Amino acid sequence: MAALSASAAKTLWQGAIDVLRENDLGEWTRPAPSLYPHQWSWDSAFIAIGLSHVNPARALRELRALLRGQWADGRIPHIVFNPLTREDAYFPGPSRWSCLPVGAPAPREPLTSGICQPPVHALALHAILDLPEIGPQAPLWHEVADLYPGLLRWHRYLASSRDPDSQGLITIYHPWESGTDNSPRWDAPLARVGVGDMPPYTRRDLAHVIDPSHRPTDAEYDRYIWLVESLKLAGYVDEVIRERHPFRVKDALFSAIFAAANAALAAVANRLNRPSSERDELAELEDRFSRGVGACWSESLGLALDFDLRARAPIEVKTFAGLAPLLLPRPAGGLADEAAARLESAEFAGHPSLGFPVVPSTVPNSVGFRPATYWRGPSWPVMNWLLWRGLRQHGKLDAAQRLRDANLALLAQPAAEFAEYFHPFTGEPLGSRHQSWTAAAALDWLAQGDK
Ligand code: 9WN
Repeated sequence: MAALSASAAKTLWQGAIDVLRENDLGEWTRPAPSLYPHQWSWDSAFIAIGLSHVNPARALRELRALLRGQWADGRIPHIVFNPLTREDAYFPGPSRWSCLPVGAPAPREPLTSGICQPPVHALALHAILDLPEIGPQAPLWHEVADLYPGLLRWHRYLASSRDPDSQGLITIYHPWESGTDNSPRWDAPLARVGVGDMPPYTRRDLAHVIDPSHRPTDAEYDRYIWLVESLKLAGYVDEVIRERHPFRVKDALFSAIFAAANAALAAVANRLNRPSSERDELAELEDRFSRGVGACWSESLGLALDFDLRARAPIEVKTFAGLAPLLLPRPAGGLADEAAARLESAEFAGHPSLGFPVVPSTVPNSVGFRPATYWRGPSWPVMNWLLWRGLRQHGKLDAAQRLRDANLALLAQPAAEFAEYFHPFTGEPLGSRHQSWTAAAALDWLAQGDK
């Protein structure tokens, strides 16, 4: 797929800046104009990476605002609620999560959810610190240094509470923690969740979407909300959750992002001249999680698989998350080569029916695939950005450029409008329009050029 012309690139760049401006609420950015009115954790990390190219100070404020929601135990919640938005603007809102009333170590202000999302934040902090204008004398240097301890505490929470037996794999308690909510990855473990008695609720997401069949079903939502009730009953205490919560899965993609984030935070620690014990700790975490993800590789599927702790079995589905080893800075053996080859194979970006040769969220026509449904088939530009970053880090520059060009061509379609996700066969925009992280990924692709 040909690279964009200079004028198309310029138009896309300006459009992306406009989307981030439209969604900018001062100190943080909402993921999209109406469907997502609060601050989401990994969205903000990607947004900070995009913003770093236009306003690094604002990019750091994005992370700072998110850290205001950090819990005393170090966890960064997946949503930091906007106090100026009505409780019913998004469901579940702060009172359904009820973090403070059940005694969780959550801040009084701002209110937050009680679960996490993948830790992309250190990638953002590292990208900002790497900007040529940020040297030790620059004012922003000190702001980076101020944010570092919060991210270190976050990484320590994940390493200790979500991987207590040091397998090098993060346990998630809810499909929302994976960030790939409705993926076929979660069908089997979710099917094992029995829904108990809970207060009635009204879904808000369906009011904002053009076609409700693209969103998760009511049965899936019942389980999502029941899992929130179960976490609340456990007081959000990890030790209790581990004993009795009905959804506990080792997430390969989350773990690979964590490995990459530890390498990034170690690099930040190095630049900031932090004690060598911290740098060693982060390097060890990178190594532990690289080994954990490596051990998830299935030779027969050619993918890394998640592991259902309740069923004690790997989850055999074919989704983009299986390409996770590409994100590891130092994977064992030839794993990066195998994952890179898989990415361009006829099941992923090389599938003959694709409208654009980008990576779909689920392998077309595999179990659980639905082309227009949330995380079940459409392609997410920002997830392609993560894989592109992985290709580049392993020196696969031609493949990286092909993936970048194909994504930019997808986004440059006149109707694309920085949509949340795209139909894999037609390239039709789906979900929210003016999605912040889609704009952020475009900015980074355009700023990085063809290097
Ligand atoms: C639940 C905001 C978030 C993303 C997730 C995406 C979706 C929420 C939802 O939107 O999740 O957290 O209501 O569906 O799956 O990755 O962070 O963009």
